[in-house]
Amino acid sequence: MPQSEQDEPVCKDRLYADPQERIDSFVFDERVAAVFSDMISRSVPGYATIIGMIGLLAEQHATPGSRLYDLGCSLGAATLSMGRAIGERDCCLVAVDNAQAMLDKAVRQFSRHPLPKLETYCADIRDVAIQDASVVVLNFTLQFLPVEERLPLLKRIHAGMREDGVLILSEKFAGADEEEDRELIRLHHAFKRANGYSDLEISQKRAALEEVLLPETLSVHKARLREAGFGRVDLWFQCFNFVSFIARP
Ligand code: GEK
Repeated sequence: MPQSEQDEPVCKDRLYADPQERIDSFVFDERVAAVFSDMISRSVPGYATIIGMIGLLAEQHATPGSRLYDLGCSLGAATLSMGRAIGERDCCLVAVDNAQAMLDKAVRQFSRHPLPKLETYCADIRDVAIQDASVVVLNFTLQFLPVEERLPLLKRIHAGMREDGVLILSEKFAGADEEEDRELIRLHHAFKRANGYSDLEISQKRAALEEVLLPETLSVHKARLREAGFGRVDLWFQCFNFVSFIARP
């Protein structure tokens, strides 16, 4: 994003630029929605690549009559990428986010782009029925669920997928040991600094996310995907402590 000159202007993320007396837990409210495109592209290494490849993967796997889910869609970048990639194919895109401010902005974006059938829901992804899915996207969303709620969701996704479907799961992950974790975080912070964030912004944002974004190790992710029923799990993207898996039933 932006996808075209019709899109809303991208505002610069300065949410943590000034010193804050108390750091509240991170929430996806209007202030975040206003700067989200800038925030995620300057914070997640490879974000634009992942969004582009989600389109490519959708193009390969979206079968006629199936449903493509974007769970935790934020401003709808993955939905738009999939929509563009599948063109006129007879599929239904389903975009879900439980933050009204984020979904409102996503819906405004969708209205500016020609998309196939589209359903949008302001809902918790734990409550959304998954049916006849050829593609399910969890692009940096699972990490916000309480750890014990991740397996039940993945099991439901698996149960609702077509045999030849794919789950694309992108996550920030924790290093396998303290040393790896420290080094990955150091590199990630260097990435953020190179994108114009100050040390203060980095440390205040980190504090705000502390109890909200709960990263796990790669081996925990892989084992849980298998336990949920996925027979094949492949890591297709990694940059520092950010990865994306393709999981197949
Ligand atoms: C992208 N996928 O641009 N139910 C529904 N939505 C949720 C839930 C939940 N339980 N928990 C969190 N969210 C997007 C980026 S951002 C990632 C995803 C980030 C939503 C939350 O409101 C937010 O919009 C999104 O998941 C996470 O491709 O900010 O690091």
